[in-house]
Amino acid sequence: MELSRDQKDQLENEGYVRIDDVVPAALTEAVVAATSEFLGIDPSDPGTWTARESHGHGIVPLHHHPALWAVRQHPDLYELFASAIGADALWVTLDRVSFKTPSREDYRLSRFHWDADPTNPDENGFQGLVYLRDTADDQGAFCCIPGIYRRLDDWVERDDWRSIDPDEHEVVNVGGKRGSVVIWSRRLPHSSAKNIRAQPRWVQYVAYSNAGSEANRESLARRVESRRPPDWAIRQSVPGQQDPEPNRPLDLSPLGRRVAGLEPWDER
Ligand SMILES: O=C(O)CCC(=O)C(=O)O
Repeated sequence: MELSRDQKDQLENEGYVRIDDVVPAALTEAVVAATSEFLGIDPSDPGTWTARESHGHGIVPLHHHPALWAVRQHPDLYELFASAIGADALWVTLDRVSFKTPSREDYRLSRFHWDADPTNPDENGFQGLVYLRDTADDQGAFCCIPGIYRRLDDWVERDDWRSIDPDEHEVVNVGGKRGSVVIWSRRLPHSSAKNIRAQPRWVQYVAYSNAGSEANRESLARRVESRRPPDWAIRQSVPGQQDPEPNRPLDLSPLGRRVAGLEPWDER
């Protein structure tokens, strides 16, 4: 599955693109089940969701469950990123999931931000997420400000460029059907919207980037084998973060082993 010309243009011009019908329902529901088990909640019983923090993106610190790895090694997902990046030898991020419950009245929109340094001219990577269940635009969806992305070089000349007042910009909420994927440029300011629906938002974050040196591959492989979260996630210390996570068998395909750094790409 490749990005079409129009999808590539949208990604380049707006900083994001959504692709529908990428990840099959069996895989997305397995991640919902894994997340629910981890949180000790019942997805169909709102009474069990209440212990969750209502602000923020609903981050759940789960990185290495086999259900997450099944999504990461899904060929269509990998191929979409390969066509966005223009390379085949990629490693996958060890990112986590989100369960964003309906927002309380006093919900504060999390600040719009970049996860990379947008002033770095070499920053041309992508991030992404998979919607695990149907998500309306006003259901806590991913949201972004393409207007700033389009004039980023001018924007970062401002003294206060990191501070973005959403009321001064057109904010685009990007919901999606179950199994759809949103890919966005690391130069796009983004956040997640208020969830004014009765249902939570379920997401798995996932992205790929160019494979690096043999030393970096060995370090990635060790982290996967030992089921450790990435250092940036350990630093964030989201409540409930395990380090290491339980060592469940991952059942990786040849593609899964390569994107996990367990096999080098050049020995194909
Ligand atoms: O959860 C979302 O939709 C946005 C997440 C986010 O802000 C991030 O990945 O940095």
